[in-house]
Amino acid sequence: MGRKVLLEKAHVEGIRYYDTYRREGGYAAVEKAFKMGPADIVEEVKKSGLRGRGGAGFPTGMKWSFLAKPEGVPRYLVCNADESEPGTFKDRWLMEFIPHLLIEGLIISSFALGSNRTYIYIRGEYAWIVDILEEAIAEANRAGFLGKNILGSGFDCQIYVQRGAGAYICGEETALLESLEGKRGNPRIKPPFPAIRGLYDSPTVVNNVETLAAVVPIINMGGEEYAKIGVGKSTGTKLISACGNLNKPGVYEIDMTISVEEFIYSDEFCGGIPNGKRLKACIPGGSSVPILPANLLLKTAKGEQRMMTYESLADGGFPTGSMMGSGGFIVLDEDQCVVRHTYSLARFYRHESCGQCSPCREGTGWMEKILYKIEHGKGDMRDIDLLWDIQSKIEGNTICPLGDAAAWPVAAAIRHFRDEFEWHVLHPEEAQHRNFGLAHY
Ligand code: L3W
Ligand code: SF4
Repeated sequence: MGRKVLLEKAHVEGIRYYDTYRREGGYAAVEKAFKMGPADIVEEVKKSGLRGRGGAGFPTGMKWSFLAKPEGVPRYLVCNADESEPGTFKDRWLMEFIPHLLIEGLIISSFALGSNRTYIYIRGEYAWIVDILEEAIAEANRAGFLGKNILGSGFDCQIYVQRGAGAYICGEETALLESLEGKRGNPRIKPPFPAIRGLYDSPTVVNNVETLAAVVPIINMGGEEYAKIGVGKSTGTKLISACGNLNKPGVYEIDMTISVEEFIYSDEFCGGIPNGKRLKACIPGGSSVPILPANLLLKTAKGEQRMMTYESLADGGFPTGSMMGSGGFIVLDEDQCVVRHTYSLARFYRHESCGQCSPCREGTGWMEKILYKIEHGKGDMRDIDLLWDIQSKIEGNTICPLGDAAAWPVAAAIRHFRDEFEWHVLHPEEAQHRNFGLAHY
């Protein structure tokens, strides 16, 4: 079902502005949270079972409770709005249409964590959203929800928006912090995690936009009620950005009780595949997660219906499962070429690698070159094995998850579509001239 707790009011005319947002019940959660106090807010978030919505699905309440609290040292909350994962555009939608939901979530979370200076680090290309956020922050300041002594609580808080400069890697939390400090966005070795040593060496929580926005309904309805939405450890609702070969691509809020099949084919969501084409494959969680062929996408290896939950999408592990990831749901119909598609992703990761570790710096370049050869009818059978070998040497051997993210799509494509790679080798002429369209994402 498309139960809405985040986007319930997103279509109300004028909701982008404070007056309308407030009239529709906005900022009531801030008032409630300031009466509860920081410890109780953290407790409600724990009870809600909320998991990070940026890709890793780490329990938010647990991350918050890891935050070190040494005397005399500032603490920071940083909102990761550097949404750059191919296929992922849900945070953009939320910030563009209902920015005060994020600001409200940030105020509550800042209060809970003791952050007096809170940052939104936003993808540089989202320039127009920076203006929207700045205006929302100014409105919240004028209304007394930001600034000094908020609601007479003695708590001061200001929110600052910082634009990135076009690097995907700055969405990795430690690269983001480096960039925020004015340095090149190179990921740091973890541990120490940001909760212990983050921004300016101070304890820092980095959370995704959707995660922080979800704190508002959690406070409004209570953690236990929120946890009743969804199934098992997939509590609450999830924003999914659906794209590729779909009749109705877009951003959907789902309550994690629906099947993948229902999400693709029902009119409430994506409305099926255009022109009666067959479903070929799908990358369910943004470009970094393994691609699944249609049979494994709709049913797990155990023959059960695949559900839109963290657990079900990952069920079976690699190669038979995938991941919820960031919720970027990319659908490929029968006309799409997996080799070309994998080449396109490899090119992306090679371009975005920061170059710090050899397996990623060198491996992404090699994978791109070999995929180029195969896709353009210049490969041989040994290239497919070489590609497999290279990806297997990257995974688990790098500083940050970009290495894994570059390796997994290649591994999954070879595992599930090896015949297509071989076809390119065996039919070089046709492979060169075939005009497969790339899925639109
Ligand atoms: C304290 C510990 N904190 C873990 C924290 C950690 C982080 C969070 C998750 O990558 C993935 C990546 C992408 N003490 C802790 C601790 N934490 N142990 O928990 O950590 P981690 O390392 O599992 O993930 P990550 O580094 O945040 C995120 C994948 O998501 N992805 C999505 C990319 C999405 C975008 C976008 O556009 N939004 O880029 C898709 O799959 O590949 O694997 O905060 O500090 N002991
Ligand atoms: Fe940089 Fe790649 Fe190493 Fe990440 S894995 S630190 S992006 S070289």
